[in-house]
Amino acid sequence: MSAPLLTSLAEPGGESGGDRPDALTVGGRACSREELLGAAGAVAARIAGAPVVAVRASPTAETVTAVVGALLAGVPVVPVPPDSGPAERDHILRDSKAALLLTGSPTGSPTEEDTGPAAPVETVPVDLAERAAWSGPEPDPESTAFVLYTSGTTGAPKGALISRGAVAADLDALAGAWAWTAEDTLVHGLPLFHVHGLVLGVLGALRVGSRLVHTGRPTPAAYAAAGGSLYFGVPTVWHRVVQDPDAARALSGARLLVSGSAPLPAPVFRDLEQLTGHRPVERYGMTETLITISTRADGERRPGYVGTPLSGIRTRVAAEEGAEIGELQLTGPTLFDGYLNRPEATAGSYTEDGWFRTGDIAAIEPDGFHRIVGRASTDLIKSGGYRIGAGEVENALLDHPAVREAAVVGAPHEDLGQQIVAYVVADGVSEAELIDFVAGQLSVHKRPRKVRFLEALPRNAMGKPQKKLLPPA
Ligand code: MLC
Ligand code: AMP
Repeated sequence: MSAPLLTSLAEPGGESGGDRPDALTVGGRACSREELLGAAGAVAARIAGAPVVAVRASPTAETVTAVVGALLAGVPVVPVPPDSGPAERDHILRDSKAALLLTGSPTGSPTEEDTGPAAPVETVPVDLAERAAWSGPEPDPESTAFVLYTSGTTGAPKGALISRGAVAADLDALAGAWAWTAEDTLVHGLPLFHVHGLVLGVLGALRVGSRLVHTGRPTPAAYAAAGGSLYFGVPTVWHRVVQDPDAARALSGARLLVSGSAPLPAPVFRDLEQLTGHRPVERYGMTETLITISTRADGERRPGYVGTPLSGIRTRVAAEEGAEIGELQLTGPTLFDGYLNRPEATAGSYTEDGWFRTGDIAAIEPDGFHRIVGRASTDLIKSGGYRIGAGEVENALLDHPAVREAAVVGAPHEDLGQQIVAYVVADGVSEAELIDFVAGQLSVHKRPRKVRFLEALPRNAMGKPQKKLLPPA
């Protein structure tokens, strides 16, 4: 049986032999593990027994406290992107049936944003100055730690159920692969509502016992100033770091630079090596599976490859006869327990013999190294490391009264990997108005970066839009 999920909180000494006042720094606010545990204990006491709790996941120490408090109490956490508009927030709150929303709001009075037009939710303030000892039992490893909302190709995001045991297994496997210990200082500035920033970037540090510096935003200057030993970033972050050679050189004293959530372009890999002296570790994962494949601290790191399966993970490529590439499928202890309220979608994501279908196209070299070639569906877009469903953005655009038809694609982009481009048939509305409309309804990162106006969408004889026939962005 694996250790309790929040190991280093239970034993605040860690390997480094003692707590420190800046064990965690998030957005400039530092606290010790003991302070975090005390404030989180107060959260746990308030929400114990709730079936589920939402957390407005702004990049703050209050968010970390809220998440830890809920995990102490065994209450599943639903992170809500802090900039999500009413359409996205209401969907998440209604679908998850979260009746409580933990926020850092100091007054505790619900803001207009939280109450929105429809979501029936009670706002619970998180106060870092509160202290309470929590002595509840360690929750069952099979119980749900997180409901993480993630986009599919069509429709609204689905809630992936992630168990405590899956999180613990993944973090232990990653600690092994990256030689991650309490001696490390982890630095990143990734959002606290996805696997990368929240599960790896917060719970990883708490489980291992390493210091954590969350920079608020993942800018090259903030990474350079943080003086960490272990850095996490999405490829867009690393692309921006190598555009700022002085900031990049400041990372040469680090132990390990880790990239994930989207393909790291080979030129960025090489520039990082040249400027920092480090060949970055690349790792691959998904909300539904957590991180499953990685290169290692003590192993080869090859541009364009994500390495070998983590401990406990098995992979296979379902290739047509004679082909080397096909859908990547996996099994292992880090997999999710299905989509909340969506048994058909859950069943459809597994093969008949019980392997998870990632939807990614991959190849496995004879030496076991994995290469991710692309996604099977072009309707799942990765922009800046964010997963965005074309259908969700199309539906948001169609909610605008001036829009009659909409088709959304991910166009190749040097910095973001892909950028969202919307093709619309509409009258009397500007590009900027439509971009702001989507940013206001969904999360800001789901907004199109470009809007092209067409007389009609290209369609086949059946009337289905033909995205391949759209003009270049
Ligand atoms: C811009 N802004 C607007 C706006 N346009 N606000 C309102 N309306 C509009 N129309 C504001 C934004 O709110 C933001 O404000 C600022 O402008 C910049 O926003 P942006 O242009 O969208 O940011 P950008 O520079 O593109 O961000 C790049 C990035 C970001 C790398 C920082 O994409 C990012 O954080 N990516 C990480 C995604 C991630 O963690 N994915 C992991 C998924 S888990 P302000 O105030 O905020 O500056 C996973 C599993 C795995 O994939 O394998 O890891
Ligand atoms: P998400 O559910 O947001 O975690 O997105 C998961 C998707 O991100 C995967 O299905 C892949 O398409 C992509 N992804 C994650 N890590 C990598 C990587 N290292 N290389 C290529 N694609 C990646």
